[in-house]
Amino acid sequence: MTELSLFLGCVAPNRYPGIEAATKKVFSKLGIGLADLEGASCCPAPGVFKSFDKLTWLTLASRNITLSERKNDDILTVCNGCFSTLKDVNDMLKEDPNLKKDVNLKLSEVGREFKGTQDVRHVIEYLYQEVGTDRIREAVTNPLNLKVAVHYGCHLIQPLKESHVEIAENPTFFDELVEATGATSVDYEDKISCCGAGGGARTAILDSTLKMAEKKLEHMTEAGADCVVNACPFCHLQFDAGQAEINQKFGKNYHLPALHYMQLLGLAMGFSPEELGISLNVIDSTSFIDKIKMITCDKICATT
Ligand code: 9S8
Ligand code: 9S8
Ligand code: COM
Repeated sequence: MTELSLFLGCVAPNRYPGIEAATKKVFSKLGIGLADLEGASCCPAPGVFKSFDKLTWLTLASRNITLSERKNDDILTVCNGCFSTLKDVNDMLKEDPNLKKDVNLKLSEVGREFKGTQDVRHVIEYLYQEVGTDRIREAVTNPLNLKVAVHYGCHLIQPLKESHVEIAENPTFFDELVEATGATSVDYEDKISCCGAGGGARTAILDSTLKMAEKKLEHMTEAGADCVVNACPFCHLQFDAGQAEINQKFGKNYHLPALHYMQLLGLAMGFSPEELGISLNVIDSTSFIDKIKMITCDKICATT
């Protein structure tokens, strides 16, 4: 059986544990083995470490990659930022023997060596390219009659430009995966733009980043979306905790639930909102959860 090592990063385990729970449930339903990556640290975050000190960024990331090399597993990330760092570092070190030498000199201080034997995958592109929308559709037991605003996030597309130009140029792959759950992906203005949070901006200039997120929320709401679906715990945080901050700071009343794609697919596979940690969001999702339960009930009522 294929096995992948799950790289969690920092935000999911610390703020949104439902993303991990959902990922494990979905993968077990798909029959794909997922192992924990023991000893992993922060990836480290591309928009922060990489801008300050490149060798530190390369060294810390390559140490994480060596953990998967030792197990002969490819890495699976559920976060755009982690994907950006780990995929870029993996590719850079595979291609540049001098860089690899510099990094391995550092890694030797902790008894490790980067070999370049494994790949780094993001859950969205992995499901799209390796599993395929047909197999996802077959695994769906509760088709979701929902309108979804898809948020790709910057670092899902950027790293793919090197190796998968065809899916990165004019991306529809995430929308196709969302529609495989039975949902409709609605079009909205600025769909491909940033949520505002990345690159340390959320910490440094919170209000400006919230203004960016608010614009997106406004356009998603205008498009009639029932929820915003992301592929990145940091975007998730911006659309959930950030949405509550927008309401409080700017006197607004947005109430658009944020779901990681793993949680959306989990719902479509029949897992409950509670099992997927959807109620752990800051933004109250009671009416969304009621709607999901109604969809589920319709299905049960129709078949009995
Ligand atoms: S790890 Fe530390 S801060 Fe974070 S979640 Fe995703 S990016 Fe990598
Ligand atoms: S968008 Fe722009 S930089 Fe990023 S991927 Fe996640 S956080 Fe939201
Ligand atoms: C965003 C990661 S997902 S970072 O803040 O740009 O490093």
